[in-house]
Amino acid sequence: MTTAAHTDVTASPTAVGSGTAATDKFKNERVWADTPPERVAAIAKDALAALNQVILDHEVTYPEYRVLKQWLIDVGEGGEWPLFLDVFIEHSVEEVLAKSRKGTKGSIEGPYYIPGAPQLPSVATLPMRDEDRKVTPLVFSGQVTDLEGNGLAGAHVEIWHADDDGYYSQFAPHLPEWNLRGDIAVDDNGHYEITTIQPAPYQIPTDGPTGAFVAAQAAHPWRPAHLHLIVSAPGKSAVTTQLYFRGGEYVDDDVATATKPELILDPVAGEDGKNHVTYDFVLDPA
Ligand code: MBD
Ligand code: FE
Repeated sequence: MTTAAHTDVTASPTAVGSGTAATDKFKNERVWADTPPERVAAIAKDALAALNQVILDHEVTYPEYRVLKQWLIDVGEGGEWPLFLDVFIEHSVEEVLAKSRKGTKGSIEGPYYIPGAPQLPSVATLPMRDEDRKVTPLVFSGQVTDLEGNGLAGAHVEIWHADDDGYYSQFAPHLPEWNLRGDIAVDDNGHYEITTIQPAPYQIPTDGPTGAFVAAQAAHPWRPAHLHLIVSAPGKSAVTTQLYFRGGEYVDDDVATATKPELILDPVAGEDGKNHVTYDFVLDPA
């Protein structure tokens, strides 16, 4: 395996463009975890033991070790740690969280969430360009409830997804700031109806070190078409999740290992030329 030492930062949109934006976004969050030294020691010891055992099992050579070192440097310099970690590692962190939840299944957040999207009413159309309007519209409706099925007034459905070319606004310079992003306030019974467009399968950037990692294994860099959501309500535990489309490409072979059977939509093509689907969200208590 070889990795590109330098990537053109002027071309757009590129892996390095989206990677840098994702890294800048992440660095602006103040991350912190209340982890005591004993737990840090236990996790660090097991993590290093696992990696060292892989090296022994596979008889990793010095040339391979040096390529690894260069690649780790490249991931950092390319700003791709958020991308790489969210694609290959976040699903296990989510799996740990999921064990303590009864409501709607969660999935990974990924690197492209931005808080503060435009506030929209319970029946709303996401911000989109004329170009996006050429894509099949998707009317996505449902209700946010508690575990007992009571509608939750005051709930919010935050939604973000890629356009038909696989680009997320604020991670591709040619897109309007809030394209295909919104924060929907449900009605008094917890209902919402969001009009957007049918998303397409998403290819993780192939021109950076994460793409090199995938290509070096002769693997594919695709995620199935998906909607990202964070659903929240006062006094409830918010759920971060994704929804997919039955029969869609890569639904059974997601590079990010982030699909679940409960998260697959079955849209119906309406006579109005739009795809229609309902999905209800169930929130655990806080
Ligand atoms: C995505 O759109 C995504 O959802 C994840 C998890 C990783 C990279 C890009
Ligand atoms: Fe995504």
